[in-house]
Amino acid sequence: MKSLIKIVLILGLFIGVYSCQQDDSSTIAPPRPYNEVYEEDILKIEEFLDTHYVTIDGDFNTVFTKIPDGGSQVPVSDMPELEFKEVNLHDITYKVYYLKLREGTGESPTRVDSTLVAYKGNTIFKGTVDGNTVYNQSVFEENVNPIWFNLDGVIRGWAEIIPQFKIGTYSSNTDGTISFQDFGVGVIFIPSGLAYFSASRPGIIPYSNLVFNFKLYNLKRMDHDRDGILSMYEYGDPLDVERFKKDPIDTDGDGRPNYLDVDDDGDGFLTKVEIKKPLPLLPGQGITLNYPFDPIVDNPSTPLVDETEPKGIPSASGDGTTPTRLRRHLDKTSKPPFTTY
Ligand SMILES: [Ca+2]
Ligand SMILES: [Ca+2]
Ligand SMILES: [Ca+2]
Ligand SMILES: [Ca+2]
Repeated sequence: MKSLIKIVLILGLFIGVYSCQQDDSSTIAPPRPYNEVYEEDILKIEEFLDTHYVTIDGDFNTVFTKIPDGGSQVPVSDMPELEFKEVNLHDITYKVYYLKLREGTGESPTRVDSTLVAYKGNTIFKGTVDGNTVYNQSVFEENVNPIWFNLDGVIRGWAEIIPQFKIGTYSSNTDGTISFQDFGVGVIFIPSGLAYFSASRPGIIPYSNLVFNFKLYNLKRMDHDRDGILSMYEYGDPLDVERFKKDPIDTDGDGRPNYLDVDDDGDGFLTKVEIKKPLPLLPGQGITLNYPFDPIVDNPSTPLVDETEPKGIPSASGDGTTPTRLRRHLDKTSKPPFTTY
């Protein structure tokens, strides 16, 4: 009897699983191929750029309007501020157009930094009215007040284009508020494959191309794994200007890229210990001398650095200046410079 109940239960389970799968396949369509969608997306985006002009107010807010028949307005596609970046993903070379309305004067964020931005996001979708092609625009999200975003946690199109801009300067006002000047301002036109693709989000239907007007006010360099080395230096070879186009480096091959790995060479010693140096009179009391480092020039804020000190994180043999040296936290045969910690 017991075994009969078991069989019935197991059978019920199988039927349950089977019917779930049936339900799933009948209600959720599989995503469309990326390349097929991109071919349509890029045509829509380029047609939009060809048929619309932009008006920009004193605060760099933008409005895109269809050029009327016979209109003399300059289409976006003819504006000298229009640039594009190619992004390789999904075996496709995506073209991401952006308007560089103002580049900014300060530093640029990398793909692993945090950014303070204000923005307005629009979807553009193509339709037909009285036999004529029209593009509707619809605001799905707006943050007039600046908000912090980690660029490694946002849609890919955003993470690729924001680093093409720079922050500006800022000053504190007597009422406690902060004023920003000369910051980067732009508009990005993102194909759906570098946005939410087949997923629907509030105000965004699947396969929507997105347009963002943004202002890049400020940035914060991130140290995701808190090992004392900024993520921008751990993402790839710091000497490689193309590093953010590649996959991040994983020195010990444990599946955690260096910028998320507290023991980068997998030798059992934490990176934050390996980049420290003991004070001569206090063995075991390491201080973080060798950070922040720059691959070429040592950071002047590093304490205790003078002409006799190594610059940046040294190799196991103490070489602190050769740009291509193997730094000791990436050399699994080297030990931290002190044994007690
Ligand atoms: Ca780090
Ligand atoms: Ca690793
Ligand atoms: Ca690390
Ligand atoms: Ca280590």
